[in-house]
Amino acid sequence: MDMPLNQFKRALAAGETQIGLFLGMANAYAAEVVATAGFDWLLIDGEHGPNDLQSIIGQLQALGQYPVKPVVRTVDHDTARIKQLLDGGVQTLMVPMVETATEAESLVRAMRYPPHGIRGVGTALARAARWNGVEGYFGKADQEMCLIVQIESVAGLDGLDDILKVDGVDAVFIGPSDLAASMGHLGNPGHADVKAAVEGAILKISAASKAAGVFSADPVAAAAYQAIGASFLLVGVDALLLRNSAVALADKFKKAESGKTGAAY
Ligand code: 3PY
Ligand code: MG
Repeated sequence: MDMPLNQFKRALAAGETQIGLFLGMANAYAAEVVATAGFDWLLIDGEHGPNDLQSIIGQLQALGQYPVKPVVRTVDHDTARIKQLLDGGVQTLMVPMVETATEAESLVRAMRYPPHGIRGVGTALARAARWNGVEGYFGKADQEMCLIVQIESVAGLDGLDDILKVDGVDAVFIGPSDLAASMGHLGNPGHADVKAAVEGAILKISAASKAAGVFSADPVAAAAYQAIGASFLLVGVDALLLRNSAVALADKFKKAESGKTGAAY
């Protein structure tokens, strides 16, 4: 059978805007519900979401039936864990907290087979190779890999120029929450200084002809980041959408019940 093509990598390279959502429910059924919503991409979060390898693969299988493009965020930079994700069929990895070109180079190597990297070989056990079913797998695997590094600290901003020179880094995603914390504004990613730092990074990334991405649930800020060159955005979190809707509905009925506010439906 044919090698699955990385449509997210192709969309980024073509400069096509990609609007996405965090998946933090760690559940294939919930992921499939979101897959029908019309987003361009979905981030299965292995960093803060309560995911493990099995739950991530289950979500990839659910999403595989829809045109939406999956990306997986790793918990850290660990090469062995990255190997398991890649064997499980992840083609686009987002890696948190990258601060130096050396770290970025080591992530590129983790995603490539020898002689270009150090990815271990175990295709008989690997969904990525469809258990040795993909024709010419070794000649095609590396080119379908897409690496997104996250810049989300002052040290990361300092290292950005060098990180942008690393061949194999396809895109850079700014994490405003961690960046805000690192800048002394914990819990305030909308602080003017943080916004200015995010904007400066987006301009730099675009000038280096790499795809720039950012998270913002604030539509005005997201549009502003897009206007200066951010081409892939996360605009919300599935768990938060569920909670906010649940709170609003409960509120409506509970307040109506106690006579505090107007009618429900
Ligand atoms: C952050 O904001 O720190 C993230 O990692 C996601 O946007
Ligand atoms: Mg972060």
